[in-house]
Amino acid sequence: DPERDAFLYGTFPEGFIWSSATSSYQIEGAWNEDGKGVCNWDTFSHTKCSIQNGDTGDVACDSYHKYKEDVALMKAMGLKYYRFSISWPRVLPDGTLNNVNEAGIAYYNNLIDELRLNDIIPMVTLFHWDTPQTLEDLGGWDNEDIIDRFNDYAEICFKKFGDRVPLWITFNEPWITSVKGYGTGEFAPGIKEIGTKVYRVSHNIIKAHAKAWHTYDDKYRKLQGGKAGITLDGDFAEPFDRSNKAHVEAAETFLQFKFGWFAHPIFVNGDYPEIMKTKIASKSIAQGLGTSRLPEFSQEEKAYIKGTSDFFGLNAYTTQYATDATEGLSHPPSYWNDPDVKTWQDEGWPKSGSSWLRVVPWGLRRLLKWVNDRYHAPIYITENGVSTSDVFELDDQLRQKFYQAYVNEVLKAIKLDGVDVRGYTAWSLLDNFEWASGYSERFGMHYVDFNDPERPRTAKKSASLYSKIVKENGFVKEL
Ligand code: PNW
Repeated sequence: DPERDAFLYGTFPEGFIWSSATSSYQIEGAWNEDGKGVCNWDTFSHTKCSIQNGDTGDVACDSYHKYKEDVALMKAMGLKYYRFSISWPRVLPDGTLNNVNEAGIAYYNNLIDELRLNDIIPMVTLFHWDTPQTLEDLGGWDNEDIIDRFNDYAEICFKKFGDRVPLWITFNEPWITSVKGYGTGEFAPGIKEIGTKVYRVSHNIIKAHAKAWHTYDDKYRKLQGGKAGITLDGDFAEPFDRSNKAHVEAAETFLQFKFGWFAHPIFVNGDYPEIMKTKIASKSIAQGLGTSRLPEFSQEEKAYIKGTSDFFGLNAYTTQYATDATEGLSHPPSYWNDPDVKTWQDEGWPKSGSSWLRVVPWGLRRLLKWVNDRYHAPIYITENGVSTSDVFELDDQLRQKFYQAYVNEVLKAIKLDGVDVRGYTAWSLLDNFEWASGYSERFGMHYVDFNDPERPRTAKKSASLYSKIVKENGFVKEL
């Protein structure tokens, strides 16, 4: 498909947001310093065999102590925005307002002030997977009490930091929290209930998101003038054969189970996609259960949830081929079987340092159009990037090509497809703790030496490439 491959020269709309991202547990370290409470990832990483090579985030990039250096790296690249996350237990050590950690508040105040001093605008994520352990012990996201606790936490963040934060993201990738945290158990808290708990957990997360958004909308928006939204993730699904109706439906179903699960309630009508409701209900009955494994929202809840995001935050990395599959009724009940879809990646697509991530730039353009057509909200790409394995490499060809190609697909989506994309965020500013893979996969535009207690950062060539795109606001002819 030559149209797919042709490089498009041109610039992005005026005011386009260029950013890079990190998250608290992945970079901060200082896991038990200055009154921070224990989080679920502290517990998980301190448990034998949870993480590759026994790695932990105890020190990570030590950004708790080195945040000024991080800001200087962004400044050198000419970045105007920075997406980071707040560690809930650093602010509220036991997860509740009973105990506010002033040192934690001071840390984020200092970081935000340092950013503003350097003309970098913060985009802040409230929850990037590090739940206070005290709340995890009570059932975490499977206990609906956490909805009010999250709202309290969100409100203290709006109150303390909101005068300098114009963009809030409530949750980063709730799909991962549900499916990997409470379904496959690959991520903290390591629970394996893929057929049931995943749906209850997401149900509570959607309600917690809506509540925090309403708090911002009711009490802070007028005063602070910012925006609040949610970030969802997922692979694009391309029908294996576009002329085969069953393949086209399968791809749509896959995307509804991935994005629609959260986006349909929040952006469309307060409720789950019809296809999820029908499939999960009919399978639950066939499995001998009295009710659907997918919980229901009340009428009141639907009205409360609908329209609770000012933008669509999108984390996008890769693409799958999809076809219909019919072995879906098999036991035990599982999120993987519920959609009746089979997906895989083409062996010919270039590999990265992560088994799940193959380089498929055209998938991003199609995904942007898919999201735009269904949810009609301004899109902020809140993550996009690629990993290499743990080698010392500064001329990171794969990553340079990746950013050039993927960012170009974003330009095509805007210019050729009319998609309303407002920003792009590179994952990541720094090599960091890559969850269950520990330090064995590197996503950074800066190399971090995790064997050196000083955690020195060194720019990779991708940092200068991205910086050039940012400074030129796109691709001018002579690139
Ligand atoms: C995102 N997968 O997570 C996260 O938001 C980041 O914290 C993370 O470092 C980054 O992507 C790179 O992985 C994902 O297995 C984690 O499909 C795992 C998957 C996808 C996204």
